[in-house]
Amino acid sequence: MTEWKRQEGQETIFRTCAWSPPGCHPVGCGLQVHVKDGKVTKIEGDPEHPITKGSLCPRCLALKEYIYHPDRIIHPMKREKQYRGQADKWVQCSWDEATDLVANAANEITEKYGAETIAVFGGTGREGNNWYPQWANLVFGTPNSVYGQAGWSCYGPRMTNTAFMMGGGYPEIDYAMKFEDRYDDPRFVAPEVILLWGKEPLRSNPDGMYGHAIIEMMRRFGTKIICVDPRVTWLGTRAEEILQVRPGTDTALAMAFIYVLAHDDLVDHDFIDKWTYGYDQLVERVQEMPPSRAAEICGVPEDQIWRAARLYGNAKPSSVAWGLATDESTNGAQLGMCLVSLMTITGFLDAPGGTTLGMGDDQGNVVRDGGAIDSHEKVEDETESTLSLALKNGIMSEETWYTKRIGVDKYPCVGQVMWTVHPDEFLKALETEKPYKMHMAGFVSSNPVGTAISAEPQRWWKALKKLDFNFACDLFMNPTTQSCCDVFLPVASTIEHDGMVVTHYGLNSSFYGAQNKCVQVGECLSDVEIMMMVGKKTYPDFWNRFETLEDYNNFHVLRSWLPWEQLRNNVVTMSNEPYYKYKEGKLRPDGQMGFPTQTGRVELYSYAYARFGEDPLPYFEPPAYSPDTLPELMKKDYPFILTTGARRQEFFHSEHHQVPSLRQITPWPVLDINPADAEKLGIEDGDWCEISSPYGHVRQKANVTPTIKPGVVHAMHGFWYPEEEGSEPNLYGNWKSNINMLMPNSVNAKSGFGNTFKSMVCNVVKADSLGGDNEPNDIVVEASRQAEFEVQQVWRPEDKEITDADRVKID
Ligand SMILES: Nc1nc2c(c(=O)[nH]1)N[C@H]1C(S)=C(S)[C@@H](COP(=O)(O)OP(=O)(O)OC[C@H]3O[C@@H](n4cnc5c(=O)[nH]c(N)nc54)[C@H](O)[C@@H]3O)O[C@H]1N2
Ligand SMILES: Nc1nc2c(c(=O)[nH]1)N[C@H]1C(S)=C(S)[C@@H](COP(=O)(O)OP(=O)(O)OC[C@H]3O[C@@H](n4cnc5c(=O)[nH]c(N)nc54)[C@H](O)[C@@H]3O)O[C@H]1N2
Ligand code: SF4
Ligand SMILES: [Mo]
Repeated sequence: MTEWKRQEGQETIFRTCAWSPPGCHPVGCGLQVHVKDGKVTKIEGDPEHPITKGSLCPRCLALKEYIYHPDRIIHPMKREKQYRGQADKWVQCSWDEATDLVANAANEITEKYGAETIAVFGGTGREGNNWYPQWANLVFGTPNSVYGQAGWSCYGPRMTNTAFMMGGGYPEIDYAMKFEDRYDDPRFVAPEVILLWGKEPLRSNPDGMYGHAIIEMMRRFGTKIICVDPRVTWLGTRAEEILQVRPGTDTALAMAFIYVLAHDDLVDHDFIDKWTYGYDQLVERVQEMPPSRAAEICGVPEDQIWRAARLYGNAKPSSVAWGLATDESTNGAQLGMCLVSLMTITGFLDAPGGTTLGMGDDQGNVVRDGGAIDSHEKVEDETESTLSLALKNGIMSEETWYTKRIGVDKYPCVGQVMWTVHPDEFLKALETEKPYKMHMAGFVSSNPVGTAISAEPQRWWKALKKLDFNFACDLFMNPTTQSCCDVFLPVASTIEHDGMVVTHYGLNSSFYGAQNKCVQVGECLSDVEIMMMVGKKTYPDFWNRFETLEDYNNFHVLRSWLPWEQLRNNVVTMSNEPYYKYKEGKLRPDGQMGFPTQTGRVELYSYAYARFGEDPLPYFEPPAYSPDTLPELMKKDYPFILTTGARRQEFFHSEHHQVPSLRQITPWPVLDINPADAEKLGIEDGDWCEISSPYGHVRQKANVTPTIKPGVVHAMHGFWYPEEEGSEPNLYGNWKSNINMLMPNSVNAKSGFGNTFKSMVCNVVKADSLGGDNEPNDIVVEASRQAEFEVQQVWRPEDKEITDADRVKID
């Protein structure tokens, strides 16, 4: 292995693993960063990285343009509150002054109103996402960390199904990602069939599922693909079957898949008997969804459902990858239940070439941390989670945690698995000042006024502007910092700070990688350094234990297992987790065989859901907005089904739109529309279109393409115009093409999960231009209007006690 840092002539070459900023999930791709005179000269892939082997996507290749971009904020900035929304009123200040302003505001607000009136916002799985609960719980002593996506509809349903049905971890397709020798490791067997459900890993590489590995396995082993997707993707064109499902109806299709497996007896009875609970009830439930019925609901031919399910059921081994389409729909939690069942009943869970599980350190021992803390039961274990540290060190009281976290009383299911507020309830709390008035917010890797995380972004804009004090840790000005913030703390990129990266946050770790600092840009500091600086001014007794970043990295990394210096020298260390962990007591904290659920089995019939008043078995319900739920509205005004946000390699949500070599790939936001639909509307490729829903209207350019199902349109998310005027009301053209202007808040299911990002209704008409008035859309939607569309639930829980007969028994 080449050293992490070496000299070649006048250049120093660093080996490092990338995470964020700029945004990416913890994929940890290997970089070689060439540095001369303290500046990056070139970035290339690291051929010695066991997973990525030298390949990179365009975002890391453009890193040099990103870090040295002239618009990047590289010094701390402040602005008087009265000038919020005015781009020319920012003034440079020192780190000491900037962090004083933040800490003093927090200390004063805590004193006057209570720490719970401070909120810290995070976004998706960037590195900053590690820290926003720490900022909340440990820097400010507030329980209110906010992941602002309506219905917690990214990973919420998937994490909950994983936690409730399997007891934790995160299932991922097996691509030999845990072994040094990868595909050559004798333990590995390639999946014969991969079922890709609403996921496009070639573009998204979500959470460390390195998408390109699927192509490697297709080439080397002839692995076959089944795609369930309303769009024909690149992988779709190479798949055995592509089921072009009507957005949001997936649960019906997945129930029909289970129906076919049971009907043809393509399941592993031995595994089911020993390791699962509730198979018979599940089979009974799916009798309501034979392929003939699912075909009608989903718009997929009946014979294709039989064929695809049989292809999956006959494969040995088979693997399932579930994507964001599981979360961003109002029936998504139930889809997740079906997909966990599909991963399980074939017997290939945690088996070679199946769907892997992971929990723990390099020995496969259980490591527990972070979010999975019960909001209603006292925290008694000694694990050093953020929350237990906050409680132990007297930074936050138990009473504050158990009574002040907003929205989890209404949605305890969300509070159980996620360590945050319930996002929709939190927006209502900001607006109504009930149950109490909020006073301050910090944005640590989040841009809720912008174009990604928030539905009804103008409600967030209005609500956040009201607060007494706001700050952000970010890299560029954006609609949130420009409209709401008083202090801007400039963050160092992934190649400007030391840290670590682990796929799936350690919940299914392929490897641990070091992020090694290669250069310094301006005065930028890492998220952790900034957090430490403010922490020393709010809760010094706790934070003064860390002198340097290395102290903190050791504190953090050690909990994961490897001392920082060793990790840095290794650059990458494979997790080497074994298969069949459930047979060896490696999944349960008590060391017993089985899964860490109440029954010790994978609960196909979920006691945990029942406990929270949900149906313990999957059921189909049409999307909150669909031809079935809103027939009159639909027929008259909103004839299209809208899905949004399929990932593109050149952008990460709202990020990278400033970077010339990336923006030139997609200079304008595009709306995919089928040629038959475009023709009826008189729309040609490249025409501007106005897209509207009951909530708002925006413009994107038509991409007329047969790859989208007729009657369905797909809009890009995240699009803004950072080159435009930043002051209000334009806010960099934030309202012009922001598809989330069309999305409602608060349509989630009873469990509190789901939204319409991937299944909404809309109208499309041809427009003359992007629209030049720069006027924001009217704020038309009142909070009260939500009630109209609350999803109806028909089911009531059985109050069933678990008996010994239900618990796992191994002979
Ligand atoms: N380059 C890049 N990578 C990213 C991100 C990014 O912004 N840019 N974002 C990251 C984040 S936060 C996430 S959560 C992941 C998400 O990554 P993925 O889980 O891969 O999700 P998407 O790309 O949003 O959508 C996957 C597929 O679902 C299809 N789809 C749309 N509606 C439906 C539906 O109703 N049913 C079904 N079955 N399929 C549907 C889309 O056409 C698309 O091909 O990506 C992460 N990676
Ligand atoms: N219509 C539609 N909308 C969607 C989606 C969709 O499919 N359709 N997908 C949704 C999903 S799944 C998600 S997760 C959300 C994501 O939404 P967010 O995660 O909120 O994404 P951004 O709006 O890009 O805001 C992130 C901010 O963090 C900054 N940043 C990047 N890395 C770091 C870091 O390490 N530290 C700090 N301090 N800051 C950093 C960036 O500069 C940016 O300003 O979007 C959602 N929005
Ligand atoms: S997926 Fe792309 S942006 Fe993310 S770390 Fe890998 S190369 Fe970089
Ligand atoms: Mo996400």
